[in-house]
Amino acid sequence: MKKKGLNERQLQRIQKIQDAKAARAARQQAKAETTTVSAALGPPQRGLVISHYGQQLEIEALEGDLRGEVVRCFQRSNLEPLVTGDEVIWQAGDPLGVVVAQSPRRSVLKRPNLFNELKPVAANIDHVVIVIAPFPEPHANLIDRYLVATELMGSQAILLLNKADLLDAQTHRPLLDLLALYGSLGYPSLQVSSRQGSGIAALQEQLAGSNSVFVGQSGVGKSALVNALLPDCHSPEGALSLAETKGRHTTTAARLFHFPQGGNLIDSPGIREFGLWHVEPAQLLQGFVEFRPFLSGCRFRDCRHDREPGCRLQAAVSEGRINAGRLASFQLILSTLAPGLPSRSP
Ligand SMILES: Nc1nc2c(ncn2[C@@H]2O[C@H](COP(=O)(O)OP(=O)(O)O)[C@@H](O)[C@H]2O)c(=O)[nH]1
Ligand SMILES: [Mg+2]
Ligand SMILES: [Zn+2]
Repeated sequence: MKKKGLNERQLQRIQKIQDAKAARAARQQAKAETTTVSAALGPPQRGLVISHYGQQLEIEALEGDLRGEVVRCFQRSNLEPLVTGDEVIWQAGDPLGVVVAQSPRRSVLKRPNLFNELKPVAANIDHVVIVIAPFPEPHANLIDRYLVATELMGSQAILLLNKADLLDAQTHRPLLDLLALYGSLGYPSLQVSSRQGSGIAALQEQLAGSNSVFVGQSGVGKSALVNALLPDCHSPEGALSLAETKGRHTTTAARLFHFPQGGNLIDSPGIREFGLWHVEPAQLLQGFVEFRPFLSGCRFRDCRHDREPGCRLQAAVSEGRINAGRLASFQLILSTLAPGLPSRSP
């Protein structure tokens, strides 16, 4: 991008100054790292980011003598900011270890910071568990927003109907129909009661071996579920417990907890209420999985899939291949997407 009013020569000079500054900063950083870290660094080994506090990371050793323990580390400055759930290569040191490499992410959850910049808050989330309940009554549109967000971050959604003890097949027919609709789109669902304990074993089985987050509107029982799944708050050994972190830090950084039956929970108040941020209309369409086969079939390239003639999505609704409620839900979300601003709910 060319700056206005500057000629090629001036631009080159600015670039040169900036390069020199960057090189100096890198040299200083490297020097700081070699002086902070004692000469004796441990061997490179695999680790998992449990949480972070400012510049410091809590890394759980995944192998070696320290396996299962949590070690404070800082990260090499050439790495992008690491977040909870990141898999890394680190080396033990005194007093702090050093994270020297980051493994490629399978998925990443982002949300806007105070400056409205979209920043990663957790990585490698395999399952987004969307919690709903007979009460408070779920709204299909809210579920769709979570589903779109889940698709776009590269994770798999699971619909979890909690408070199954309140479920009445007659009264809650629409809710069960909704779950059947999502099932037909490929989204699995489970029914549990965190109060009675029913379905919890099946849920544990489903979550074993993967990283999950729980999301959903207030009052559906997320806290109750997390308590049922983490009876005594299974933070890895050495990591600060949730209570401790609350006392000591005001940070809202996400934390990783191990389920006793296997698998991990990544949690923070911010994650539980994560939303659909900064989505372009084209991305939104991709987030409705069953629309994908029809997306190139509209007569007009800029079709809004509303009342345009030759709209392939509308035709698919008439043919019974797309649920009318889902297309309406897409339209509703589209209408709330203010460009450049995070959309409000969930
Ligand atoms: N009947 C019933 N109530 C539940 C169940 N799980 C949670 N609740 C109740 O639902 C309310 C909200 O639960 P909470 O865990 O705070 O929901 P959160 O806002 O999603 O974290 C509380 O009064 C819980 O006791 C359940 O399985 N059955
Ligand atoms: Mg709660
Ligand atoms: Zn169309």
